Amino acid sequence: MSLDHDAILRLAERVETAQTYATPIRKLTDDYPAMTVADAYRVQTALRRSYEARGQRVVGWKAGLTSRPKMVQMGVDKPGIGFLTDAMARPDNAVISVSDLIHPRAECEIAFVTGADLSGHVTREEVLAATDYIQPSIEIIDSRFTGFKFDLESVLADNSSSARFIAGGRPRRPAEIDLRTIGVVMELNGEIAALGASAEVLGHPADAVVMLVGVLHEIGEILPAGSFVMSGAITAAIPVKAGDALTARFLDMGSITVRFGE
Ligand code: 0L1
Ligand code: MG
Repeated sequence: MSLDHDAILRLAERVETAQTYATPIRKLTDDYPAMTVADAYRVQTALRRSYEARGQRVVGWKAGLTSRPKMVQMGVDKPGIGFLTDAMARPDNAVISVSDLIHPRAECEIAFVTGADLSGHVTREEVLAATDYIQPSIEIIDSRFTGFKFDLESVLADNSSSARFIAGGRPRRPAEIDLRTIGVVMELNGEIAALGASAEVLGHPADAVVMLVGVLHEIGEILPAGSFVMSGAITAAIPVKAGDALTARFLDMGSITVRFGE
């Protein structure tokens, strides 16, 4: 049985407060054990509507939990999605404040920028045809749950841990590049902290966009032209703190650097 509308609004408010004031909370299913994945997306939608009512603009979406090691690490069994707003965006070379985050972690991703609407059950080829360009990105995730411990329902309601994102490097047309073999090296304070190849993302990053458009369909949304879509982590998520400097180097696509401050 799904949660009633009041419970959905209460949970969205609980998550929004944790996100706004960077205060950890217990996972939502501790208090609502009957919560389903569909309920979790209803909470996420209520959260999105609340941010929009406060003037934020949805600029795109993210796929999360797209690699098998990450699903195992986080104890969940399928990928999910979250929304991205203009308030979460930071430019290349930014100093990102950590005082309004709980326990931030950074991961490297391929972003897709779309030039046509995508909706329903799409194929990898349709995603690629609708993509204007791909480009490097860094995602800063920040679970609002104590100890970064959650289940699938709780993390989806928490907008899949979305917190900040940075786009940079050199945009490329998808036809110019093999999207499965993009190598990434992430350096933290000059030392290699993580590395990987883009096939880590469901075997092909465009397949994460296929998944994402399918979930959007299930929640009654489409992916509009002009969306910025992060396809999922290529590298492990690395904890960051004030004083850290992070550079992500993408094969043939340039690099992104960010610093972290109080
Ligand atoms: O972007 C991601 O893969 C994160 C999804 C949520 C799970 C996590 O916080 O690691
Ligand atoms: Mg991510």
